[in-house]
Amino acid sequence: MFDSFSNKISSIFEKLYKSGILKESDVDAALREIRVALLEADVSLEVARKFIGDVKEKAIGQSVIRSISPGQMMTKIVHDHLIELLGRSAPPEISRRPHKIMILGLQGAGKTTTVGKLARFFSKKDKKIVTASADIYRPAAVEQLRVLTRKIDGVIFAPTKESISQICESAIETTKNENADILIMDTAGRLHIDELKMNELQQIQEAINPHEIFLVVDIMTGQDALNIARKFRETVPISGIILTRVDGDARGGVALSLRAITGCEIKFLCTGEQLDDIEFFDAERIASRLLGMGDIISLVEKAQESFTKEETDEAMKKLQSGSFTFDDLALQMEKMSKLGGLKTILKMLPQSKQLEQMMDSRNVSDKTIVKNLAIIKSMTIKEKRNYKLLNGSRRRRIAVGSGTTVPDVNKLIKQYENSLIFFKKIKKNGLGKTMFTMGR
Ligand SMILES: Nc1nc2c(ncn2[C@@H]2O[C@H](COP(=O)(O)OP(=O)(O)O)[C@@H](O)[C@H]2O)c(=O)[nH]1
Ligand SMILES: [Mg+2]
Repeated sequence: MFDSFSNKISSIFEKLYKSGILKESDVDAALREIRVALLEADVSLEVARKFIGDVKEKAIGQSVIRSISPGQMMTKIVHDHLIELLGRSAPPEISRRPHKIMILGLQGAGKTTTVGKLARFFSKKDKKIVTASADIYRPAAVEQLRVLTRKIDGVIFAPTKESISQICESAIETTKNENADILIMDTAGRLHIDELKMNELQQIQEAINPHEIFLVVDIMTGQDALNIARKFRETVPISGIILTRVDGDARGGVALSLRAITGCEIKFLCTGEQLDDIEFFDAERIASRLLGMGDIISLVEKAQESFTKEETDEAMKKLQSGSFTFDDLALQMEKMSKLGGLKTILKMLPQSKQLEQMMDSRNVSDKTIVKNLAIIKSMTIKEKRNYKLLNGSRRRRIAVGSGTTVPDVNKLIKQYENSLIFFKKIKKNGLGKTMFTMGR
C-alpha cells in the first residue's frame, strides 16, 4: 500500500532538501505536487484540498522559508498533518469481561479471516476467546470459522444454531460457561450494500450488546469504501474500522480519507491471509512510512517475535567465543526469512532505497539465503562444527549435493570465516577499535 505515493512524496521532499533556501513559490510548487500525489493515491478531493490548505497555513505561519532547514521543517509539518488526517486511535483495551466484539462488512471483505486474526491477536495477550458465527446463509462460512478457530490455542468456537437469536444466545452462554475474556461474533455479508439485511445486524447487536462493532473494509474497494462505511454507520454504531488487503497494490488513499469523512477510527490493518497478518493501526507509524521515513517500530516488534532475547544473546555469546557453527548461522538465516525476507525488512527501514541498491550490488538477496541454507544442509555434522575440515573435495561434494557451485560454497565459507574473525577482534579490542582498524 502507498508505495507509489510514498515514492512521489519522497522525491518532492528530496527536491526541497536540495534547494536549501526556499522561496514561497517553492513551497507552493511542492504543495501542488503533494496535492496531485494525494489525488492519485485515491484520497478524496475534499480531504486533499483541506490537507493542502492546512499545511500551507502552518508552513507560512511557522516561517518555513526562513528556517535553517526548510526541507526538514516542511517534512515535519506534513508528517504532523498526515497523522491528524489518519487519526490517532487508542490501542484496544479489554477492560470489561467479557469484552464483546461484533464484526461486519460486505461479503468477501475479509470478516471471517479477521475474526480469526483478532482471536490470535488477543490470545497472544493471554486472553481467553470465544468466536461465533451468525452467517446462517452459508454453512461453509460457519465451517471456515470453526476451522480457523481450531488453529488457535485456547480459542473456543460456540456451537452452531439455526436462527440468529439462538446463535447469539449460544455465543453468550458459551462465553459465560468458559469464563472467557472476549467474544468475537462474525456476521453474514452481502455482495452489495443494498442487499444487506440491516435489521438482522441490529437484531444481533441488540442480542449480544457488543462493546465494540468493527467494520471490515477491503482497501481495494477504493472510494466505495467511504460509501460502505457511511451506509453501515447509519444502521449500527460502528466503533472502528479494520482495513484488509493492505498487502495488495491498492493505492491506499482511502485510509487517508476514511477518518475525515466517516469520523470512524481505523483500528487495525490486515496485511495478508495468514492469522498473524494483522497490526494495530498506528497513525504515527503510517505517516512515517508514507514519508519514506521507515517503520522501525513495526520491524522491531516483528523481530522481537521471531528472535527472543535469550536466543540472540546466546548467538552473540557463541560468536564471541568462536563456537558459532554453521547450524547457528542457518538458524539465523531461517529467522530472517520468517520475518518476511530481506525486501520486507528493508521496506521498513529509512533509506531503504539506498540499502536495497547496496544489497543488490553485493549480491545479498533472499535467493542467496535460500542457496546458503541448501549449502549448509549438505554439510556433515562434523563439517558444520569445524569449517577447517572443508577442503577442496568436500567443497565439491557440498556444491553437488546442494545444487550450487564451488564458488558459491567458497563464498559462504569466506563470509562465515570473516564473521568469526570480526567477532574475535571485537572480543580482543572492543567494538570501537575493531571498526576503526577495519576501515584501514
Ligand atoms: N491478501 C489478503 N487477503 C485477505 C485478507 N483478509 C482476507 N483475505 C482473503 O479474502 C478472502 C475472503 O475472506 P473472508 O474472511 O472469507 O471474507 P468474508 O466473506 O468477509 O468473511 C479469503 O480468501 C481471505 O484469505 C488480507 O488482509 N490480505
Ligand atoms: Mg465470512
